[in-house]
Amino acid sequence: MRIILASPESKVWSSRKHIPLGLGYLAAVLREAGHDILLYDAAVEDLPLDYYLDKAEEEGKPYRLIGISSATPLIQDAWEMAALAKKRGLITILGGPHLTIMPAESLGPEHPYVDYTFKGEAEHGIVEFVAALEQGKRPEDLGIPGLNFRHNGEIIISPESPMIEDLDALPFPAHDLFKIDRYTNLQPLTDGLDPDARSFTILTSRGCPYKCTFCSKPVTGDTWRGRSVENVIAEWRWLVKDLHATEIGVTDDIWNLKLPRAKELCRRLIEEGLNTTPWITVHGMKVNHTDPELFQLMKAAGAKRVGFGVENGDPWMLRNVIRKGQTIDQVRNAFRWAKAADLQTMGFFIFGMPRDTEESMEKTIQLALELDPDLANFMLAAPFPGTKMWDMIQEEGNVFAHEWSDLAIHDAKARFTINDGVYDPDMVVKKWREAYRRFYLYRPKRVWEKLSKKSFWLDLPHTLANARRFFIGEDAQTADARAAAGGKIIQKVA
Ligand code: B12
Ligand code: SF4
Repeated sequence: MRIILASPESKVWSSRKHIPLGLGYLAAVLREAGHDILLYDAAVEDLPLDYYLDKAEEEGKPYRLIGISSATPLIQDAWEMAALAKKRGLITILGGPHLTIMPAESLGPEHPYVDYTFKGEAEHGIVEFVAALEQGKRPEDLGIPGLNFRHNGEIIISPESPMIEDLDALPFPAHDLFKIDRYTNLQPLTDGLDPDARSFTILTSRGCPYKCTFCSKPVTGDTWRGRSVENVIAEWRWLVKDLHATEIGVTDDIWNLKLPRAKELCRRLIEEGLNTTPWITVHGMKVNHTDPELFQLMKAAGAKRVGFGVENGDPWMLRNVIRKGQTIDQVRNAFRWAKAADLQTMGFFIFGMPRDTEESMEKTIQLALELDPDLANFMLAAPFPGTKMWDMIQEEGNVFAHEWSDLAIHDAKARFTINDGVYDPDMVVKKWREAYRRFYLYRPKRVWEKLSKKSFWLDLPHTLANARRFFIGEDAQTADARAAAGGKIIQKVA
């Protein structure tokens, strides 16, 4: 069957474009089952979806099915894409994080163009689903775990698709189907835009046993499942030797959970001579699963930069609100060891968790200045359904949002309040901007680092737009805007 696997064009701000790896996995299993797949990532496509649909019809081999992936802030865009495809006669199925949390919402009467939704990891389910369509059967009748649909006017939600235990049994993602030259390098805000980048990502494991209260990991879940080192090395070799990767991003939730395995992976990269392609840990490592040797091995294995989720500088906040399972001393050690191994460092910090006060946010700024990573990423807390933080706000406060896209991370606005007489969303935005100014603007060393980079001047309009966004802002979230947003999102069907 001819199938399109698509990611909608995101209207939420992002400085980077990365391959949608989940779709890469689905493309791989469907290709293995003999289907013809087009990966359509609207973020990098010049041509509209209609172009591919017209062309396929002209060739007499039309596409029959479109599978669309969506995170929560992108769901409106996913609906628009599904509506367009439905008009052209395709069967539509939506999957990904948002559909795993809210599988019924997209099957409601407002979205008649969505035929199916899917909860959870879909490598097994999608193959069964497509086989049924091809054989003229109704997938609804097969009890496929994860598959949701309408039946006699009712929305039927199936049990979640079981997590895949043996990740080694999966084929590698269909990296070769991505138009890789159209993606940005992994961290253009830090490295500048490299027009020749061929940046791939890799998942060495899925899931994370920690339960940070802000973290939404509906798909990969709380059970850590690691691939064998040899299986990872084989994919890495394909990326470096055959697909000519210029950099690789490890995008696991927590790749270093098992310290000996992480070290073994580095040793094997060195032995295989795969350490000439730089790699980074895109979303961070966990500080309390590190030691000096790990960082030295990473450096020798080609790692360029490591990131850590620091989140907050107040030990009480870390322990009682964020429940990060790490101490500030462990944070300090990890930064020290990584720097000693000559790795660049990044720190991720969150402003405006429930209970955050001016004092605790000040401690966060102080810690960022003390750790002095090469890149500090200050984020405003964004509540996603399914997290502890979301539940807390539902009980004690109000979300300022009227559509899901209002929850986008990196939008320069407070997204909620807690009615405890202490929490102040305006103070949150003020301290957040202050963090950017104090870290990047008020220290001559930082300013000079930026000005002396070629990329600063080559990409000046982009750089200035980012500067405005982080340092000045648009003050869009006035009291009126909050009132217009109507307080809470109406949670339709869970
Ligand atoms: C790498 C990554 C990115 C990359 C690449 C994005 C991408 N499209 O893959 C970048 C940096 C660009 C990115 C951006 C964003 N991300 Co991101 N990202 C991740 C990360 C760390 C890994 C994604 C991944 O590869 N997962 C592993 C694969 C195997 O899972 P998967 O992609 O979900 O796909 C599986 C299933 O969902 C399902 N499936 C997926 N699509 C479909 C489609 C169909 C039809 C079917 C049937 C099934 C199906 O099958 C797949 C295979 O098992 C996750 C965390 C995580 N652990 O998932 C966050 C995560 C997905 N991101 C998140 C967010 C919020 C965003 C942004 C919206 C941030 C923002 N600006 O506000 C943007 C959205 C951009 C976009 N186009 O999606 C949240 C989503 C939370 C939520 N409730 O939706 C997550 C869970 C992080 C978190 N803990 O908060 N992200
Ligand atoms: S933030 Fe990181 S450590 Fe915490 S639960 Fe999420 S993936 Fe795990």
